[in-house]
Amino acid sequence: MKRREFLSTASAAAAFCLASPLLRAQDAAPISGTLTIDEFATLAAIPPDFIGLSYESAQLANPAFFSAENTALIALFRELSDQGVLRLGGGTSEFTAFTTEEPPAAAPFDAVGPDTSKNVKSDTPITPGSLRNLRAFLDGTGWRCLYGLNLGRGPISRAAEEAFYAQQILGSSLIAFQLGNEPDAWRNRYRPATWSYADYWKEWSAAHAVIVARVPKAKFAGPDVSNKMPYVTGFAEDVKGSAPDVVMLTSHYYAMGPAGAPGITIDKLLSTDPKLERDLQIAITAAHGVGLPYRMSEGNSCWNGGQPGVSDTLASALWVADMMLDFASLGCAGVNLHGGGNGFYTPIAGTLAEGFTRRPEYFGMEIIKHFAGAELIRSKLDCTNDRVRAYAARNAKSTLAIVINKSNQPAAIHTTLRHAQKQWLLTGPAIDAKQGVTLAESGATALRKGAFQVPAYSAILLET
Ligand code: BDP
Repeated sequence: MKRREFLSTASAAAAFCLASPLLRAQDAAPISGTLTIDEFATLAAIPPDFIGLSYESAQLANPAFFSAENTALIALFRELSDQGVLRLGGGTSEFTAFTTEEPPAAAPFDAVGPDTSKNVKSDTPITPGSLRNLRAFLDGTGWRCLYGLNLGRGPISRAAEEAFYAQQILGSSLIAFQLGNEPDAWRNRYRPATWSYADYWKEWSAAHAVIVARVPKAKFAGPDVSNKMPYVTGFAEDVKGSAPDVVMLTSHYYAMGPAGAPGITIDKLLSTDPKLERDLQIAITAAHGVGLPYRMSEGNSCWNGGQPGVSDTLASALWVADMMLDFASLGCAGVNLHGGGNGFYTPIAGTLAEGFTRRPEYFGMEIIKHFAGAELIRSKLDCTNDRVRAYAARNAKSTLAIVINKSNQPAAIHTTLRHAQKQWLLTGPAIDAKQGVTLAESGATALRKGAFQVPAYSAILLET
């Protein structure tokens, strides 16, 4: 399937966008586009558990965080999806230390933000108590989890013990274990400079054997790499014959990074990233070639914790909505946005002590939740600005059409859609606004005689 078949973007306007990318919306001339939807051309099924979040494994060292008592966080997860996927892993998963000894005192921290790979780490204890609380949290949300074990620093015997307890306690809430976080980035870190995929596969299969000996029913996902696609293709080939308990292929996606580097801007985030389609095609072809789903298990706008003024603004909301549907249209089975604590890119911010709030990115995910469980259908948007993007889908009851206007121009869209019962508008006071980003549903639809207007820097979802 070619994305271009249904996502049409004209190239000429790109130059205009780049010349004055953040021109104030009210100063920009309107543009028009035509959205043609072919209700009978199914492109890809979006699984019901497409929506996901990713948290650092270190968060489990505070057993109160993912627990039935954290009703505020449970409600925020449920609002995003009633059957999403929580992935636990990240850089701190190489520093966890499972123990059956429950800690005598409260955890030394409340909430953990994204690992910036540069700061303090210690052996964070995970206990059966945290796993029981995690199970209750998952039961409260309806979500299941991908569980990261420490392969980077080991020992694997301890990870096997952790897997034993996790399997027993999490039960059907556990999708699979992942062994190690971003093993393609272990060179000169947890492994010598000569570290290669072949070394990884050797270690992975040895670790896999140890875990299966302790937990015969264990299921696995991987390789959970940062960005080196040969690890994904190699892993797909290698697990094919030897590890039928691998149920999913995974890798990460950060649109930009590191935070703080020159050129990490809103403009860049809103531009097309050629590596997205290139790498994703490789990963999905590899996964589907061996009959496995592919999931983007961890990602966000900008690694190294996110870029303030970019990762926490309306721009990140529009970016995430477009990115998630782009992934879905290429055949990805789910997307997990990394976050936690008060990290700049986290979709949900806060701590147990402060309470939790929705960041702009949350609303970008929330508008997409309507696509979970639906089938993407072919649509074609003819528009002279390639920052105006469109997708359409069909579920049991209705047709969905979304136009994500990442441009500074209001877009007048003419469509083959003849009626809509409902609409949602994702918008905010300015593209760099951190506050005041909203997602509002209204019965009254913007669709009038097959035309509707999408304000600059906003998204409109129509449902028939
Ligand atoms: C990824 C790590 C994750 C970090 C993220 C970042 O897996 O733990 O939080 O980078 O740097 O590589 O933001």
